[in-house]
Amino acid sequence: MYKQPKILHLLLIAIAFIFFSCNSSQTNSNMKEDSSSIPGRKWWKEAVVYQVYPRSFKDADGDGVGDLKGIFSKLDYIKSLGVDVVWLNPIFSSPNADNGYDISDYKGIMKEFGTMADFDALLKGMHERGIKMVLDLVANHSSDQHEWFKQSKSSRENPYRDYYHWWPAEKGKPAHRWSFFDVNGDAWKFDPTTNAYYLHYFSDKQPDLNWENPKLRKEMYDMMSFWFDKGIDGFRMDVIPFISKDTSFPELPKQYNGDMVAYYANGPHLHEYLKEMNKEVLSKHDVMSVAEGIGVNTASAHDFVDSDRNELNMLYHFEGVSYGYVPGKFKTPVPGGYQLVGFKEIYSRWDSTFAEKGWGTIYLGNHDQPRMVTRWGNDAPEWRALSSKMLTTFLLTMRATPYYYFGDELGMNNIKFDRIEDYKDIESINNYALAKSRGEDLHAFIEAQKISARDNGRTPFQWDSSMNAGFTTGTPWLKVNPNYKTVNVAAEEKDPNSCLHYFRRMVKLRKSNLVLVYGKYQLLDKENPNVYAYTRELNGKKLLVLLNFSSKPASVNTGIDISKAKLLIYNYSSPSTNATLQPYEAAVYEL
Ligand code: ISL
Repeated sequence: MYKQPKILHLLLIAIAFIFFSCNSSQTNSNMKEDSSSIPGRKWWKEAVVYQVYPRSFKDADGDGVGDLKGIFSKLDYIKSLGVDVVWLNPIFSSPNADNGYDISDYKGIMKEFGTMADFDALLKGMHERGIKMVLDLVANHSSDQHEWFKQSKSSRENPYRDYYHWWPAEKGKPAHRWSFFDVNGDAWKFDPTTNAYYLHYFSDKQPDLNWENPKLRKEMYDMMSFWFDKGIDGFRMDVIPFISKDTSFPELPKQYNGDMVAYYANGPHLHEYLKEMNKEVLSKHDVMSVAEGIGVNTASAHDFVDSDRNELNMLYHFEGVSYGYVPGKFKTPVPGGYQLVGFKEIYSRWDSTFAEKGWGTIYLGNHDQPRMVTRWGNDAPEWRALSSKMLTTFLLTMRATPYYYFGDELGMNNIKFDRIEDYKDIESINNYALAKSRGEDLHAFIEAQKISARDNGRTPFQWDSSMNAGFTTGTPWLKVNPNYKTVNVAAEEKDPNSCLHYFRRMVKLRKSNLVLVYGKYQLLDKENPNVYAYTRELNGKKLLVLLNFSSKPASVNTGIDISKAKLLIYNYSSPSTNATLQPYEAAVYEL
């Protein structure tokens, strides 16, 4: 009675062992083949990053603001997407002049978002599900409510004085520095307490930290280590190219030709500090780092990300998302839109930049951008879902780490406010005030904002068709897009053709085809004004990606016969069988 089950037990273990070793050897041999033939494999190159804007994801306590407990309650949803990394916008203590990009305590949690215990639970919950967590490092500036700034401002002799940039007023007005968010566009603010000006590239509530001071740099590295010791998996680094400054604050050098952003991104000791940060902190952990590559171009990008420089892993450039705006005018779309040929040129050039060295990123939306479907697809009801899936196909088939913005998996689109009063974003509000004081056309300003404003990408996530899209039981901090009745997770879960299911399939496709991560990229039919076509090729495996960016049927000439190709994914119920693509059609073939 006793022995038989024991024998059975052993037998079962033996069978399981044989089964497991056969299978694992198969997987291992595949892995071996892949890794031996692909140099420089890294988890962060193969990852799909999903960006969560905590303020707008899920509100657990009914105050109208998303929070950490809310994110925790939706971890299984995030897991179901198949993504590897979650990047959270700033969750640190902040008076919220710029939604957390004004930090008053780098080691504290924003009250509205919860407590450190909530954070620890969230991190654990992610790790238990095999998801990595990346936090936002806002190192160029702090809040004016940070204790360092309060001290710094109190007297010229205060030990924290040199944590920020001050210009004594007896020397006259400092040379002009332009500010992103200032109502007068002026980055110097006069403070009577010590008769001096302080520098703020963003709003006057975001004074710039002085990285030329070694004490400040040490504080920053200690703070980063504090979060790494907690177990986080990386940092996205806010405006990191701006940290180093020529503290003599000269007139803008002529070579920059009025381009303040390029000047800001080329500080004298920038790379010295990034190397130091790498040595002191990043190199000690298996983590990823990604710069917000503002002011960085294809020529300077390698200085940030090449592995032999020991600085950062990746950066995201602004060339793509800025394309189609009137140069020199605040986020104003060019009438008639952009040209696809120019769009293809930008993304192809960035691909070739990293073809041999370094590694790229790709994104079409984030918390500083409007919704991708409105800006790069078509949010008219008949095209919203189709064009959104087409853009998702683009993002997940390029040679670069994709940064996918929450809500884009549902095909969420711009809310397009008619009135400035509906905006909550300091950028829109202060630039409106600036336009007003300059006597500019305010109607035109509002019309442009309907396409480009950041709040379009910040409206609450749409969970279901209940009140406030299931985001909150309170009053949402920013209006919910009225289309939530039909565009929401619950409805899309039920529809096998939804954007949501399409995103999951695309993530799976990328994760199961290393050719989509590392394969060589080749642009085809370059001058085609409507279709973006390219191949990806690795170790004898070749995929063809066809994307119609227009609302009309469009022909494509790739010179490739697809009659025998295997169709891997497409966004219509049946794909085109000839050389004409249907409006916003996307298809990926294995050749
Ligand atoms: O999109 C922008 C430039 O075209 C700006 O909205 C943005 O301010 C800039 O990209 C810098 O962004 C980062 O720093 C800001 C913060 O408001 C943004 O949210 C952040 O991503 C200041 O910390």
